[in-house]
Amino acid sequence: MKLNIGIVCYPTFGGSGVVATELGKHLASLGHEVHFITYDVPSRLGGGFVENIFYHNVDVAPYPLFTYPPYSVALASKMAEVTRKAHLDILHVHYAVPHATSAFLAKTMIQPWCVKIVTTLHGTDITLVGSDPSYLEVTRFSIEQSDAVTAVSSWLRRETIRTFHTKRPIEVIHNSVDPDLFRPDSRPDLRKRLAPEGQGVMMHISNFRPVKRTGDLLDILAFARARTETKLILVGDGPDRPVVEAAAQKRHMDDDVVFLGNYANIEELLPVADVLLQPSASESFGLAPLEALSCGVPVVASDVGGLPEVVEHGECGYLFEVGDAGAMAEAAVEIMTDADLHKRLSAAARARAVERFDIKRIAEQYIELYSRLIFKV
Ligand code: GMT
Repeated sequence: MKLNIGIVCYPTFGGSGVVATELGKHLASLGHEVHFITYDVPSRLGGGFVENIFYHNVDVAPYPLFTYPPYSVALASKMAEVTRKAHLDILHVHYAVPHATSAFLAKTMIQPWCVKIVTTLHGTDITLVGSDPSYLEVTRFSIEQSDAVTAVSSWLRRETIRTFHTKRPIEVIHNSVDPDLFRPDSRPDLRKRLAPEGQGVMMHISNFRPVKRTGDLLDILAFARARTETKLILVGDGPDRPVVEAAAQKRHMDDDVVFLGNYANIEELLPVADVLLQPSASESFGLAPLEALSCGVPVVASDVGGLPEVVEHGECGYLFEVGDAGAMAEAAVEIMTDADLHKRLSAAARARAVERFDIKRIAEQYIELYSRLIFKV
């Protein structure tokens, strides 16, 4: 049966927006009508007409009185309007703050019209933002008012219960990847451009926030360079990028570090890497590591949060204590220099992504959840 689904997310390069957009695209390809409600076109949506996909812009009217324009209110108004006009069955909000709150407001406003709210928790909406005293009460309330709540890992589910002391059932639905898009196609042309002397390639993709510990990447590179010729490719942008850039210059590493900034087609870049580095202090899931696995790229990461649910230590990568740059470097060097090891990890990585996290399987879990809410089965 065809469903009308509203999707609310941050339209930026962050993982929650990417997950929401890829899910929406997949649901649309299955024949459901998908309405994105955001303040900008989501980065992975791209331009142009796509069958069954609609985009609704949230305008926040400025006024001299507003030091802080009330985005949550404008979003609630737009959600109510789209729900009525497009006959939405489901409002699926990704990232609790403030989306779950706006959803509650929209749902209350349009009564007796009925729409079901699904809130997907992504990580920092619980661990950093939602747990801040200024947001905690309203985040707990909004989560409890949702018709269904999902978390992207078992770790995040536990963390949510610990933080909010909520008795609300929370289902775990892992993040997903499209294995037909993220695949181990080698791009010799691109690889040659990024590592022209045949160097090993370590890659990192993130929003360069302090939680990503991007400073550790240079320590890993310093260790690795002492053992083998290595290039470090850094993808993404954020507050710590200039800090890492300055540090790379100071440590005379700028020749070996390539900053690519935000990059739309990550799927063509990832297969170029020998190893993906994720030295985060916390990570509820790790979408970039999953996309790397799908491309057959082993992952070296911190043993924190939901990362062990994504990367199986010793099978498709290695996990170490947060901040252990030496151990991470050693593992990365092994992967870059031992062809047999690389081949074994790479095959296991691809198999894990396909068998456990294929978007076709994960989308089915969401559709089953939507149907349960709508038809009360
Ligand atoms: O990591 C970020 O700062 C971005 C954040 C987001 O909301 O976009 O990422 C979170 O959600 C991703 C998608 O579910 C997860 O893969 C990331 O692990 C999670 N980040 C953290 O928990 C730090």
